[in-house]
Amino acid sequence: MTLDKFWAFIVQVSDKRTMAMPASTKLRTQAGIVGAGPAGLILSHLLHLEGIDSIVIEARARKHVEERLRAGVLEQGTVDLLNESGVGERLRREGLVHRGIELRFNCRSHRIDMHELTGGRTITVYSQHELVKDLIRARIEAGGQIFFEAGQIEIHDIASESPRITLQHGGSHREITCDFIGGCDGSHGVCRASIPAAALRCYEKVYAFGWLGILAAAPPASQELIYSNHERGFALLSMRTPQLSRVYLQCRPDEDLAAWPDGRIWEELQRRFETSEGFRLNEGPILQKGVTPMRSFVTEPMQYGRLFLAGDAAHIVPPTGAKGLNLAAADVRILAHAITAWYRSGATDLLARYSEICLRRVWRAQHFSWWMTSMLHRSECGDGFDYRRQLAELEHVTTSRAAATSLAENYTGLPFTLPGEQL
Ligand code: FAS
Ligand code: PHB
Repeated sequence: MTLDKFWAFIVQVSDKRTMAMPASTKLRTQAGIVGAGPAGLILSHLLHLEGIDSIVIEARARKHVEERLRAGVLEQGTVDLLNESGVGERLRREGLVHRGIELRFNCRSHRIDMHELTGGRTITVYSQHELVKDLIRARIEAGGQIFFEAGQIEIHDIASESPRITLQHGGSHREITCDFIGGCDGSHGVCRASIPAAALRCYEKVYAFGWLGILAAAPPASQELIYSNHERGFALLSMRTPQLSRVYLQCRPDEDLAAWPDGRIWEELQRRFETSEGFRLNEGPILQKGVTPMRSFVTEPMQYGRLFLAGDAAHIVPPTGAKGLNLAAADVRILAHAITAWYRSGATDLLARYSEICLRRVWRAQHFSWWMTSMLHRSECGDGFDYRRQLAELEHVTTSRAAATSLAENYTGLPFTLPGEQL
């Protein structure tokens, strides 16, 4: 029996185990986690390593979350966390380690040597959905429970010491009682919405532009990412593998994809990446395309009673700084530490400081993501002054060691332990 057949058999048995459950079941676990994105899965994995049980509840099918095209850049700290916690094997084998990025403007390229400027830090290009696959596999191999395609998910008694999650799964009603709820269900989930509005402060900035993103079967025309500020608008060349390019161009937030046949996309991209040396992107079949609106969003506090929000459920950054996934990992690292300390010694100080600790990193990433976005995108109402100011800023970042170092430190990710963040 091949390994895959063996695991298919295990998954089947566990499904049968859940399928055989009566119409309504009461379950007990230590942490109920809503959402099988990076935040929920990393949290469940880290808690498992500490011997703490959890059940992950996901509204979508396993196939969907394992194929959803999202982030692509992992900070040094996120990579270290995944390696240290034993789920980095494929990441090490298939991830593309980059030491720098390129900023392009006035048809000229400028490399930021992040490795040199930060004393050795790098980023790794590895698809979020591949990471999600690795994490789901690790959870299931360790006997973890993930309820995919769950419905009617509701959160109850979050201000009590025994919060509950009710849901429909596998044709029957479930009620899960737990000590903690990890609200990892993204920006449109039920967790944040279940906190009384009066208890929350939300900060939002919506940008007047979005990204038209494509995945193309074309070898990336550059070894490293290229961020281009062009008079016609921003563009970003990223990648997924040596055969797959991931490319974005600035568009309207409600851009009509039907107005963008493949030919027009390539033509526009070639213009936005043009250089005086005649740089050309490698073109190829476009496998996927989509428009992503852009906004900055922060919820304070990130905790209410026994419900702890993490990742996109608590904050959204525009993708220009490649911070979203990395912030999710940073949040749940703190949360896992805090929950573990509670089970180990009844300590509550880290739980109490969870929101304050996470928000320091969140606002740092918010500033950096807004700054990158403002420096690199043409604003609709922007005038000539704005564009010249952007070019002056780009000139500064690419000629001042101090300014380049600041970008490099923020882009590769600030060390996981910020001052005052003694865990
Ligand atoms: P997720 O949204 O990933 O996961 C939440 C999960 O909860 C989902 O599986 C969802 O199905 C589930 N869910 C939702 N509602 C539910 C409910 N009611 N009940 C149960 N489950 C529910 N970030 C980077 O760091 N680098 C990048 O390069 C980058 N590029 C991006 C490009 C694009 C186009 C987009 C959209 C985002 C990008 N991001 C990037 C940000 C992105 O990666 C997010 O920050 C990341 O997915 C956050 O992870 P989670 O908080 O786990 O949320
Ligand atoms: C991506 O590879 O999808 C990507 C990379 C860098 C960003 C945003 C997205 O800033």
